[in-house]
This record gives sequence, structure tokens and C-alpha cells, in this order.
Amino acid sequence: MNAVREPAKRRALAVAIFGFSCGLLLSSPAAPPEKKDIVSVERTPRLAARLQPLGLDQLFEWEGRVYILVGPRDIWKLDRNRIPYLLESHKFPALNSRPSLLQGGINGDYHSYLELETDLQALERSYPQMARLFTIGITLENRRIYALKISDNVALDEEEAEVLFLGCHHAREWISVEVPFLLAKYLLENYASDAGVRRAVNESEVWIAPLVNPDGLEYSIRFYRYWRKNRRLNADGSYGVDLNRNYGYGWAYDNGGSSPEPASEVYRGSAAFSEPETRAVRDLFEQREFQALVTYHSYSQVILYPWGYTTTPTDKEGLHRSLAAAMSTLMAAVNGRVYGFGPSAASSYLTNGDMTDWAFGVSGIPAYTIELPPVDQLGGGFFNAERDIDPIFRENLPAALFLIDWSISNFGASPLGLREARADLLRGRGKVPGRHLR
Ligand code: 0X9
Ligand code: CA
Ligand code: CA
Ligand code: CA
Ligand code: ZN
Repeated sequence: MNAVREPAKRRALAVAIFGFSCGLLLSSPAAPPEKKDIVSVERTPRLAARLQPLGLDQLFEWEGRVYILVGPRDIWKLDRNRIPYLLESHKFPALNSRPSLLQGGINGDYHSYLELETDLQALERSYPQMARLFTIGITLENRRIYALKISDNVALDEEEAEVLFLGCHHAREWISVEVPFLLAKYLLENYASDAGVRRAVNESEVWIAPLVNPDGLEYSIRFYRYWRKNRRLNADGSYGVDLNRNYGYGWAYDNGGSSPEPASEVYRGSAAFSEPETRAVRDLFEQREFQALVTYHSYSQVILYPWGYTTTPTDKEGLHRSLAAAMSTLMAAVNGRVYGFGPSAASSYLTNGDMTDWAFGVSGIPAYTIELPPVDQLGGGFFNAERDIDPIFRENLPAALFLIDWSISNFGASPLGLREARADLLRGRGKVPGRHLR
């Protein structure tokens, strides 16, 4: 794996303590160009265990079979391991053409860029008083980065708590688009019937950006399922910046938490906020006054909070921990799945330039990375079955509502002058004391 690190493996102790398994793996870096067929393999635990070490690009599961994007080398691996497969390419005429506008297609129930655009526009059209769609940035391949604002009197900027939910910094983490999108849908569809939802929507302004990395997602759907980064053409001819290493707080703090090598899976980019996607999030953040945020990722089934760049606890460790504990309890009550929680660096591995360090570093608000299920690669890794989308959303819902409620009850609690202090930090004084390697 050239310069790619597998950070999870470096903190075996913390991993054991928090009960995480081998999640958070960063797998194969480049897109083999020759992959243009799809085969399927029966989905049995025995075959899954034999498939896993081959490192193939599993696309999705459908009617008891796992669909895999393959090239000649992969076919050879399957043959050599005597794993029976069926050639399925004929079922996917869209593979080498434009993505379908319709739900379905090669990404099944998951959203493509166009599918999400269509669905976000439909929500805005159905709930014009409560939902407004904003374009917060334009990607390198000219796609829009959308944020849906949800509130009563949505056209007004009311003096209310603002909360941010983000998805899909990382292309292959498809489930992380679905959870924030379904949250938006749920808030709008249940406003009329559910008093709790009504209060949340009336007394706050919820911003939901389910797809921070549309170029990467499209690449992951159409060409290479395990693509992680955006689609920046780097100076050395490689592609992609890890958007979750490109934020401006402690950017390039060391070479363990991010990489200066463009081909790396955790390449931090040529400068902080060098990428249109991270600038879009930064600009939205500067224009709003968020009280809390969640950025969804997968996989590992954990709730993480700053710092990522150092194992030193923040001065808000107690608050972050108690909110995370409350969320974890609410989540476990839904389907019985227990989400571990803890500070990012101490619980999993070091990162620098990640979204939550930046948001917390410049504003002091609770900022959570929720790594959605499964817990480990044997449980499916980045590859969640379609039937898991809804249960994963359902268990994340009470945590999201809890954070909105917490933000509402805390709104106004911040001392006067915080707005000015925050504006200073956002203007670029959000620097970590200490080393800055190049
Ligand atoms: O490495 C990341 O950016 C996140 N994990 S992922 O597997 N989805 O890529 C984790 C970000 C949270 N920060 C730390 N764990 N330090
Ligand atoms: Ca779809
Ligand atoms: Ca407001
Ligand atoms: Ca209101
Ligand atoms: Zn991620």
C-alpha cells in the first residue's frame, strides 16, 4: 500500500479499550483502470470470509449475492481461489455511461449525486415554508455541494440555535449520505404529526449537507467502489485530496495524522482549505452560528470528538463525553447496537486537518464524528446492505434530535462577545500552538 497508513492498527491498546475492531481501515489507493466487469458471488459467511482477503471492490448486495467490480486480475484471483461467480455485466448497461436519474441503477437504494439532487429539490418543493436548498460550493468537476436548511419561517434568519449535519467527506462511505438525508426527510415529514419534531424545527435552524464530496461519490459508484478522496488532479499526476485532512486547524501538524504525499489515501492537500469542498463547509460555517455539529462517516460504530491531532484532552472533555454518552445510550435503545465513544486521537488514531478539530478549534462547539456501522470489516466494512440503511438511520435519529434539543436549550447561554471572538478565529487565527511540518 505505498505511502498509505493504516492508522487503526497503530493504537491497538485504545482499540481494545473501546472495543473497536479493525475498523477505520484505509484501503487500496489507486483506481485500477482495467476494472470494467461485474460479477456476483453468493453471499454466505463462508464465501465472505474467503473473499475478504482478496481485497476486491464489492459494490453492493442484491438478492443474496454480492456484486463485485472486477478486472482480469480479479477474475484470476477468483479462479485461483476456486470461488464460484457469475458474470453480471450485462445487467449494468449504465456502467460505462452516464449515471441514471432514477433510484436504483448500479448503486441500488443509495443516492448518487443526481439522485440526491432530485430528492433534495423535491423536499424543498414539498415543504416550501420549512426547507430551502442552498448551493454552498462547486466542485472541481462542476457539481454543486448542497445544504438544505430546515426551520419554520425558513426564509428568515431567526435568532435561534443552529445545528449542522454533514455526510460523505469520504467517497466510499455511502451510508453517510443516507443518514443525514433521511434526517432531513424525517424532520419535514413528521413536523405536522410529532410535537417533538415540531418544537425542534420551530426553535432551531437545522442545516444538512449530506454530500460534501460529490465528485468522489460518483467516482466510487461508477469506477472504483473504494475511492476515498476528492478528485483533485495532483501535481505528481495522482488524484485526490483527503477532505478530512484539509481543514485549517493544525493542518499539517505532523506527518502521522496526515500525509504530504499526493498519492496517499490521507493526503492533506497543498494548503489548508485548498479544496472547494472544504472551503464550502468553511464558508457556510462562517456565515452561520452553529451550536453543535455531526459529520457522518463509516465504519466502526463509534462517536468521536476532538482532538484528533493530539491525545491531550480538550478543555471541554467532560461536556463532549457526557453528550456522547447520552447519544450512545439513546442509539443503543433502538436496535441494540452499542456505539463506543471517546476523543478521536485517543480512541482511534491521529488525524490532523479534520473537520471536527477545525470546527471545535475555531468555535468551541461540540463537534462529533459519528462512524456508522458496521463495527468492522468482517461486518461488511464500507459496504452496508441496502436493508441496513433504514435501521442505521433509525438508531441515529434520537441522537440527532438530542443534539438539536441540547443546542436549543443552550442557545443564548454563551457569553456576549463570543460572536466577535469567533469571527477572529474564523478569519485565520485558528492556529494550533506547536509544530507545523511541511
Ligand atoms: O480518518 C478519518 O478521517 C475518519 N475515519 S474514516 O475511516 N471514516 O476515514 C476519522 C476522523 C476522526 N478523527 C480521528 N479518528 N482522529
Ligand atoms: Ca440509487
Ligand atoms: Ca439564525
Ligand atoms: Ca423559528
Ligand atoms: Zn470517513
